[in-house]
Amino acid sequence: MLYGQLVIGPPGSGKTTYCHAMSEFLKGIGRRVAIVNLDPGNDVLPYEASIDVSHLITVDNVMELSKLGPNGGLIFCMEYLEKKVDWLLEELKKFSDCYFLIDCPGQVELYTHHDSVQNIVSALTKSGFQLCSVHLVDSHYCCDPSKFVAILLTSLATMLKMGTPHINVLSKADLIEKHGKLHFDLSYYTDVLDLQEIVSLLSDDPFLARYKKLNEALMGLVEDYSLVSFYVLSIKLKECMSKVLQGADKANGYLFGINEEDRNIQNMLSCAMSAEFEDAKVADIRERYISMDSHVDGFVSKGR
Ligand SMILES: Nc1nc2c(ncn2[C@@H]2O[C@H](COP(=O)(O)OP(=O)(O)OP(=O)(O)O)[C@@H](O)[C@H]2O)c(=O)[nH]1
Ligand SMILES: [Mg+2]
Repeated sequence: MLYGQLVIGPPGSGKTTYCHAMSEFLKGIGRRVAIVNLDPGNDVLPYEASIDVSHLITVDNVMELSKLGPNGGLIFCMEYLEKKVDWLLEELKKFSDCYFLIDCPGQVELYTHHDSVQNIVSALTKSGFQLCSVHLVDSHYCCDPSKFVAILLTSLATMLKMGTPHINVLSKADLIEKHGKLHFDLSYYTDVLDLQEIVSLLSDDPFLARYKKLNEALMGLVEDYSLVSFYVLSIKLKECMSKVLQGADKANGYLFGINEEDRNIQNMLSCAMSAEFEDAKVADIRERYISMDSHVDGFVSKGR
């Protein structure tokens, strides 16, 4: 079995940076890693890619030859890659002893309603790859209730469309309050348990109040599926990297698929990391990056 993470998410959410940071983290705990650049628009890479789609096709070339714009050019590239998926499979098999980090393009429609990425992943799955999607979204969207609603809906749509094991990640947590204060405790946003609070907050806005029923219905939908929750990540904090890795390893089955000796080593590492950073995920971010007076008085989230 070959294991890996498909790193997806909106433009600029930190996918390339995450792949680089996670590869360093994995090498630090002794895992062999191959980074795959699957973004034909990536011209400068901070990491050394083991496989690079730009050897097959680039957005710049497509734009020049086909007179398409950047979005159309990217869609063309992904459709081309879908047709040439055998090239990708051959390349991936050269790194069969590695754990894969696949850096994907940042165009939301690729993960919500276009088929190419989904079809490429299906082809890989059929060939024995166990991939989980690691869906990054900027954490500063939590500061604005209507933007948080938008990322909940995008995350749910992405999960349903991709159909892979999946974790959602609020990236750049060190910048979380850059665009305003959080209305609730951070665990409210990570656990996604009581969305009526968000509906009430939206209704405080005279313009949005008229959409109360629509917002209630949308949040009811997210709650009914009960699929969306988030890890928090700042690539600067190894405790965050560790938690995200543990989530991804469980999702793609890496933790259960390796031989017993390796599993014991991984378990020991995980235990050491968990003990050292127990409950560090949310608490640590809160202490480091969030001013405590920003939370709504008396609100207690039903944290996990
Ligand atoms: N402060 C901070 N900045 C980050 C973090 N992760 C990424 N960034 C910054 O966010 C910006 C965008 O990061 P990228 O890794 O290029 O994002 P991307 O999702 O690959 O972007 P596209 O490929 O264009 O969709 C860069 O300036 C990064 O340095 C983080 O955890 N903290
Ligand atoms: Mg990128």
